[in-house]
Amino acid sequence: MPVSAQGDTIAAVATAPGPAAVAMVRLSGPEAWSVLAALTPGVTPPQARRATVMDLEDPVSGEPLDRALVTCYEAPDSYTGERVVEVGCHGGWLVPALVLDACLAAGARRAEAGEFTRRAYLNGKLDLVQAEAVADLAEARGRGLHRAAMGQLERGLSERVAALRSSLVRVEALLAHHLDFPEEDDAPVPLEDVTAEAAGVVGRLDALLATAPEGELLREGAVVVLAGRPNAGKSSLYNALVGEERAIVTEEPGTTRDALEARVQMGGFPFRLVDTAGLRVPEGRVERLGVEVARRYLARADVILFCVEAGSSPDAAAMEFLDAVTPTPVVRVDTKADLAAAGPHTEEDAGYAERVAVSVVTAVGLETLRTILPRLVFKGLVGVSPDVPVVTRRRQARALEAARGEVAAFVEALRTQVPAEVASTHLRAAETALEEVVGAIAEDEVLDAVFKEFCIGK
Ligand SMILES: Nc1nc2c(ncn2[C@@H]2O[C@H](COP(=O)(O)OP(=O)(O)O)[C@@H](O)[C@H]2O)c(=O)[nH]1
Ligand SMILES: [Mg+2]
Repeated sequence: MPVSAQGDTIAAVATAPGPAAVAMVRLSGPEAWSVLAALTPGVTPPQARRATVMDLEDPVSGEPLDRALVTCYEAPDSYTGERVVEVGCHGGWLVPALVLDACLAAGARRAEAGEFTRRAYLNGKLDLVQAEAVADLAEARGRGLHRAAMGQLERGLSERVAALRSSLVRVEALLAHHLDFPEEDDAPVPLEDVTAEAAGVVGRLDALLATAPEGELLREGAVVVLAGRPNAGKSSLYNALVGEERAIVTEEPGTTRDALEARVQMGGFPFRLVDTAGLRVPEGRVERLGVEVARRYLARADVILFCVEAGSSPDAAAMEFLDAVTPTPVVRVDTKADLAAAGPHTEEDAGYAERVAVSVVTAVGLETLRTILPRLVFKGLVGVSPDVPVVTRRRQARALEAARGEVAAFVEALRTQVPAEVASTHLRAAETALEEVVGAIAEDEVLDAVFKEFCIGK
């Protein structure tokens, strides 16, 4: 049976503060039920897992606090694996805080960020990938991250990692079998079979790692930078895509001097849209700063919307700069399409990933952009079935990369006739790295780093 990870009893408000119909105060630890008893003197404790309406009072003053819906859980059948009490109280600024204070006065300790989930992990309720998925779910603003996190929560990634680990164990067994018959010409397992099996694992690790860059962008949001001459229509397009009037739109060139950033979802994928000052040769000091900011943003862009007024041609300086930022994909946007005479593009499409005519007046092209951008940035993840595991964190990717490196080193060692016993140390190192992915082995610092990202009460 899982044991309590820390021993003491923690409490926190598990819901966000502020006006709301309901909120939840959570308790976990051996004293969770006695803490509840201190807030409900003289009342029989509710049966486990049966939501029960209870009047709560301040354990010190006896003042009534709230009428709440309380659910108790017995260890180990709870989220954390410990005794748990969930108090569904009225929401708002005050009530949840008062209920929490009462729990603290009754002997609970204020929980640290992610401490409930950390206990769940330590008690074997979740592995580390699932714990990270819990945090991703709370952060998700679009279906992309939601799907990846749900897949991880349902052990999609964990099972894939477990399967890879079994394959490595099988490689080890094949190798042992091969080594058992060193004298015979016809060993029962030829060395090539061992190598082929290991190379297969490298390939499967590569496939998993291929999801990592896009998986991380799912959490961070892909940076889309609007670039182009002042007055090209960047701020107008920014506003149209953001859906609110945030950037200043004027007829006077050079008015957006700083960069504005907004989070938007397109096709269920998260983007950080950045409006900049534009790329012409600056006239004043302030504008020069703006152009500098634009260049800095361009350097970190995942995709660039290069805006050029339809009918005019892009200026040479901007083109030169865009050449320098390759391999970032550049979408050529012909703005103000409503003003331009219809007709085919005249100049060359100089290496643009896509080209779209847009008007914020008629809304033409906006939907196309919203389809193109997810495809350009989240290529592999668009239309991917939810049961393909996605690596969403640096931590996961680093451990998988370490495993890949070790298996590749094993293959190479066999190829260069390093004694098999020596080569096989790489296999064990790879297995260890895979165990780190799901947190079967985890140092305290690793756990601290994972759980400090959580909010209190999770
Ligand atoms: N007719 C028309 N005018 C536009 C369109 N987009 C922008 N404009 C106008 O072009 C001018 C410059 O736009 P703005 O977004 O400030 O350009 P920026 O300097 O690149 O940010 C403003 O007067 C806008 O109203 C469009 O799609 N159609
Ligand atoms: Mg502007």
